[in-house]
Amino acid sequence: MHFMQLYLINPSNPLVSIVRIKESRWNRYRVWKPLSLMVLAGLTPPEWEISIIDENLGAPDYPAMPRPDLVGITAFTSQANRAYEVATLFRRLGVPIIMGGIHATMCLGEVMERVDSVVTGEAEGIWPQVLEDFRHGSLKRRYDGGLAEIKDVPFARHDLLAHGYAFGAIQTTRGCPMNCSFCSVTAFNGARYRQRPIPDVVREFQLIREKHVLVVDDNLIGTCPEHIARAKDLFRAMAQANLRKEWIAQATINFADDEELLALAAKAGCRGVFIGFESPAPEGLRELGKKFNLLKDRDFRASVRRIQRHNILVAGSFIIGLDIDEPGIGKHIAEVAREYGVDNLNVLFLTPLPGTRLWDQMKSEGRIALDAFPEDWKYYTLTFPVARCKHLSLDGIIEEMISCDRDFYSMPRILRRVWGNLWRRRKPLITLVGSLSYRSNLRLNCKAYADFKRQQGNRHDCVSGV
Ligand code: B12
Ligand code: SF4
Repeated sequence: MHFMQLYLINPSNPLVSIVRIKESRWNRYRVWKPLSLMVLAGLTPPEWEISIIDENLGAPDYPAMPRPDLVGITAFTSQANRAYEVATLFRRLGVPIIMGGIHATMCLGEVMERVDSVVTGEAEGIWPQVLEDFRHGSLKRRYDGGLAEIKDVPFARHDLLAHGYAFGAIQTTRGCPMNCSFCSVTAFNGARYRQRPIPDVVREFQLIREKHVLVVDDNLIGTCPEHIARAKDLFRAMAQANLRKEWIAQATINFADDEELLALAAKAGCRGVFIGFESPAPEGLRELGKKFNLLKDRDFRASVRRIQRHNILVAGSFIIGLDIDEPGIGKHIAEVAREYGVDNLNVLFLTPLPGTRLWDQMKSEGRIALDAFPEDWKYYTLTFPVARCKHLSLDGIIEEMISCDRDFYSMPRILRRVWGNLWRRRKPLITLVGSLSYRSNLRLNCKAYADFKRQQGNRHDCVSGV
């Protein structure tokens, strides 16, 4: 058989802190596998020899490498600039480039100008056809995979990218009905919550070499009773298969509402969960369309405790820069996160991502400060303020972010949380590593903010009361 060579590339963005492994060794624990490319490899017929190149582990000298027949490149919006650099480089070498993923789907016109062919949507239903067309010299400029039949999601190629990561990765569901204003998931993966067959998920877990696994689902348990019932069945099957994996996942706060679900999750290996609290204020949740967190009588502190009692750590995520946010919001978020009792806190700047309702709103209000595209996409990491706030200047919002992080990740507070975990016989090491990793990035973040202000500050004048 004549093998064809395929490179699948995950471009890096040097402004994303996780890739700064040299500056902070803790970041080693925060480089995650590019599952999209591993799934794409799983869809690729056997006559292709595949190399997945994750630039987060270091960008190779492409011209010095054997020339492939074809290059496939993925990109979140924040990776688009680098994706175009890589595309230009390979096109100069005469190698055709196909780009897919969320940015290609949301910014089709921009991407089409820079690559040979674009695949929008999910790849399962279309990728074999793309490769077939390529082999026959009839590659089209554009393909659309739409939403895949969930049973067609193949096993990802866990044998590729075998080294250099602390965590393996798997996906068990797609889609989300909640359609929060700032999030791309409903626009990209659809509102229908699609669940992979449980035996497939269990089998795929067995193919993962790492002991620790990131379940990338946006909401592992779903939002209604049928979803929860399926999640319980999945956890039962995982426990029964005795996978010996420890995994972390994302979920909505209703994870805490069902003791049986929590017990089964813990038994199946769940050790941590990311929960988007988003805003400490109900008006903030309304602004973001995060209806789920608005349910009456929700006691967040008690919910977090219930999860932790099952030895599952809780990482809380909040967004800063909402229209309701005023000076003092940074400290307030840190206080509320402490009050809720989360083990880790991740605060991000409200960022209009293309394809979201927030994008449409901010664009129509003329509030997108960094809008020289594609160059500015590199700042769409959610770690830079790219849009103008109502009540906070550029300096103001950055100070709020720094004060929030300094407060939550001060050494005494880290030690108090680690001690609390020890006391409750939970794993203090994970809290410690997570916190130290975050803390070591604070210094790097401050430098990044200073560079950002110097280079982009003048485009970002405060428009109080826009
Ligand atoms: C896991 C994850 C991460 C991991 C990344 C792991 C990795 N390297 O891939 C981590 C935690 C590092 C991360 C970081 C960030 N993430 Co993230 N992340 C996700 C998450 C939850 C799952 C991604 C995933 O693995 N999906 C499973 C795979 C199988 O699906 P897929 O990626 O969509 O790939 C399919 C298709 O898109 C297509 N496809 C993809 N690439 C290609 C390429 C070709 C050639 C073809 C043909 C097809 C194709 O085929 C695949 C199979 O159908 C998504 C949400 C989501 N549902 O996608 C958010 C998401 C992708 N992240 C998002 C964001 C904003 C970020 C950050 C910028 C900010 C942050 N802090 O979260 C950073 C930036 C990182 C960077 N390097 O620049 C946004 C992106 C929006 C956008 N317009 O870019 C998403 C959509 C979440 C959201 N709330 O909107 N993320
Ligand atoms: S933020 Fe979470 S709940 Fe809201 S739409 Fe995105 S994935 Fe769904």
